[in-house]
Amino acid sequence: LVTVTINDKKLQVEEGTSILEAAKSANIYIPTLCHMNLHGGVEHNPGSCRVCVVEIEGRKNLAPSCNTMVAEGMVINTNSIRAITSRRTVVELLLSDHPQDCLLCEKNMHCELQALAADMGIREMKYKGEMSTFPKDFSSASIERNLDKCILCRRCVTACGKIQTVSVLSAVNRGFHTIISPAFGLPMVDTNCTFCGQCVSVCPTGALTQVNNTTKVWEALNHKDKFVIVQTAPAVRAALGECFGDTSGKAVTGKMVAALRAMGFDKVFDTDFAADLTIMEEAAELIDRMNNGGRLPMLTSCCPAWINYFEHEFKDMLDVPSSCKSPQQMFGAIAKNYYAKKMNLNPENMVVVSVMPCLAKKYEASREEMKNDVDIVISTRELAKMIKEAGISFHSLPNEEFDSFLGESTGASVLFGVTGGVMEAALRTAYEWITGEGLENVEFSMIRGLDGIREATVQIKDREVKAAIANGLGNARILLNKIRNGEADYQIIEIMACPGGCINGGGQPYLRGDYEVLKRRAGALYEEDQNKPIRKSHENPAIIKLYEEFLDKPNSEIAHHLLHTQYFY
Ligand code: HC1
Ligand code: SF4
Repeated sequence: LVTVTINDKKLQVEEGTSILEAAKSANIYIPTLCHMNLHGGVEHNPGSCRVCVVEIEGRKNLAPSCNTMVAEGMVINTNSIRAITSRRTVVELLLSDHPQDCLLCEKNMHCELQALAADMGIREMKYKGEMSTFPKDFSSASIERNLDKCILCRRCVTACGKIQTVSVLSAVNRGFHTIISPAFGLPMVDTNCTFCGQCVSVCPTGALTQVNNTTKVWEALNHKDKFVIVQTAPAVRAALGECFGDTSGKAVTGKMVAALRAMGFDKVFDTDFAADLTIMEEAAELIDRMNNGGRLPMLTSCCPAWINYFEHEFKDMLDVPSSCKSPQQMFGAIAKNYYAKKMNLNPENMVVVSVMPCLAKKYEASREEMKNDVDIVISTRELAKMIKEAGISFHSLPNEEFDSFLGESTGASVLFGVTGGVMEAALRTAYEWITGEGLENVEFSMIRGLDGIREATVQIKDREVKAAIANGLGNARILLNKIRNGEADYQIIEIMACPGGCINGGGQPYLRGDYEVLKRRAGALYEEDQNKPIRKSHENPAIIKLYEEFLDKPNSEIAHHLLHTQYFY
């Protein structure tokens, strides 16, 4: 331990701690624009923005606190007049080369530069000069890039390169002309980008943002001939409340349903219904592969960023993922082909809207081979904006129930939103199908948790099922390389592109480096599972009826036609 004094407060901290972290441990917060602790302990502290400078007694120059380590006896002042003035100048210079259109910006009220300028009370543009202008990249269905707003913090470079190991983004050119860009300035859509949105989640400004589809949803809702239905992904309920000032860890399922109904949706349904359906198809596919010498391990296929990554980087293994479409797409297919028939609706007049925690879901819905399933995808953040825009007082809403029957679901399906949840749901069903016996304890606690890679051997009667789970694409790469090199004998692998799973999707409320929030969001989903009367997908009465009336059995011809897909490169 070393003893340091920060703002007249004496404290002891571990050697090797940065001044920024040491100050934080004493509840002294130093502003930063580039530094951020990223998931899994990956530190991003390039020391490039110079906002976090502090004064150290005996040193001539101010020091960036994010990458200056404490030393025995150091006396630090985080708010000396030199430090404050210098920090302010940095922000004023950044503003001098930043579009002044905060009111019109997708990140308005969520921009860290805007917040800092407000905290500093900056009221005039002190420096005026040349402004950089770059072409905007609106090429993808998921993410927009507006480099005029980039402050070169490089958080996106670290998120994409170190956490996701996709490495689409890097700094090119020099000096005033430096930009963060894909190689050769390619538009995002022509790169290996998976649209996971982890770069958007960490971007402090409006340089990387989601594609906003809220106007399209309002247009559909106001179209008199359209029957507009909505499905909500498992993870949305675990985070939406945070957009309305709730502390994290509280599911707001009932209020979310009430808000969607108040907005004017004709039916409010649940992606969880389709997650149960996915388990029926996926568990059947797994058992078939296990019994009939099929390709093992089988990889889950509900995460579109993961599928995108797989198609780009593991072209030699396209037979490994399950052929199941994701719950989002299965929902759309069932809505337009079964629900429509049952309710006497013309599918052409139906609009299927998805609320997802994910930006890659926007891209998934636009994929050529299944673009008829889902019409519009909005994120958790977009839904929150629409609820506010509609003047709905979220906290005054009653708790309402999803509509029948595409709104009926089990505890298994809500777990999809957290890493390991698809596996747990699949095991609950596979266990009962393989053994023909009831599963007493449905909680597979050995596969829970937020570690990047987890493995477990599950005893199913006389069979050992070896399971592995990866979350975050960098971790997925480690597992996939093991399979490719013949070093793994797993039967089933679950992969989610975002660290923690969908609870940390690119469309969720911003975490700003506080990964403890993920534990609380996960807890909210586990609680919802516990409180459900039915906790196994194959016991969902609406799903049983769907097979009786329409699909016959899992992996039937019609199920294959509507609910399965193929992968491309
Ligand atoms: Fe997900 Fe899924 S769990 S992919 O993370 O399989 O987005 O929540 O909707 O489709 O169900 C996301 C979440 C979501 C699908 C399901
Ligand atoms: Fe990288 Fe994901 Fe951002 Fe694409 S969306 S640039 S893969 S972090």
